[in-house]
Amino acid sequence: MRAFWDARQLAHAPALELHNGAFVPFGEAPVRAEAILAALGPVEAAADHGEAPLRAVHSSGYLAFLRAAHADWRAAGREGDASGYAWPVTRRRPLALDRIDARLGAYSFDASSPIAAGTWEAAYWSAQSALSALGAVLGGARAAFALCRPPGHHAGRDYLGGYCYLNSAAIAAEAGVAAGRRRIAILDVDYHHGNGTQDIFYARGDVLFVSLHADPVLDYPFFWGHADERGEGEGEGATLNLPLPRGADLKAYLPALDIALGRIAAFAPDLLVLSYGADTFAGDPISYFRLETADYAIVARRIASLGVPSVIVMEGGYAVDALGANAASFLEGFG
Ligand code: OKP
Ligand code: ZN
Repeated sequence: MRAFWDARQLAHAPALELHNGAFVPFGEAPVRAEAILAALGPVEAAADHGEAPLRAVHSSGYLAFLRAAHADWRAAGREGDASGYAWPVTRRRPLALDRIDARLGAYSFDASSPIAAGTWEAAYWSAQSALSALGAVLGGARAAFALCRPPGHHAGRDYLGGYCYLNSAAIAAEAGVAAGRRRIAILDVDYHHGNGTQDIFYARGDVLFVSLHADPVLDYPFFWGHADERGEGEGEGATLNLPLPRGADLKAYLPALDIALGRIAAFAPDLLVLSYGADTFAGDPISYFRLETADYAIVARRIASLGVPSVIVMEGGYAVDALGANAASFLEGFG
């Protein structure tokens, strides 16, 4: 399978994140991408599709904020990485966004997604990798892989969070629409709910969003991904959330996957965007599902059996020692 990547994606390297009450080394580290690259062998350089596809998904205010945030933080006399620490929970008045501190709160939903010097560049090229994989599929490939890092599925139209800054899967899906695909399905099989992707397409009837993930009653991101979130307006019924209990192994996973695939088949998409996270792995340090390396080939084969041209976008997966083998198993199973 053709795979796309740009070395500038390594430029995002925050030092620390707030994890369960302590500052710990940032978990979504560049070594994740290096592990996948080592397992895949040669990959193609992403092409630059420019900023227009990003603007089709994210607000101009958010993009301007993200691009300048680290420089603005340093210009305010701060050291280290930029991170929000005050969030506008009540919105009685237009937000006062003069200070970078205020913008960081207004454009984010958590405190585990710092902005480092290379964050914009890395997120930009992560999105370009997804657009390049889309280009391969639009050009006739049955499937293509984007080694996206940083991941994207927690980022919304105007917010970052969950290690995510630009929503590469959403950007690829929207670019698919712009290229003339009429019905697009997004299947998110990362351990965590893809709240950003869901939000971006929540009122859209032409983009189906289906997700298998840890029950948000029990796990991050908590406030999205519940089974009763089904879309709104023209998108009513075009969101399907399938939360699973902690400890879900392949046996528990496959029936939910079959429900997801049945819904996608009924939608009859002409393009599938797949958010693939390897944090459903039994050895993942921050997650609680029990999939094994060989299981990814089984899961991928079932998804591929839909027979829909597919853009596979890398999302999470934090067991670095197994990450290359897990991604390789998935891509091999996809065929
Ligand atoms: C990104 B992706 C736990 C904080 C949660 C963020 C997890 C983001 C996962 N103390 N940290 O979906 O793999
Ligand atoms: Zn995840």
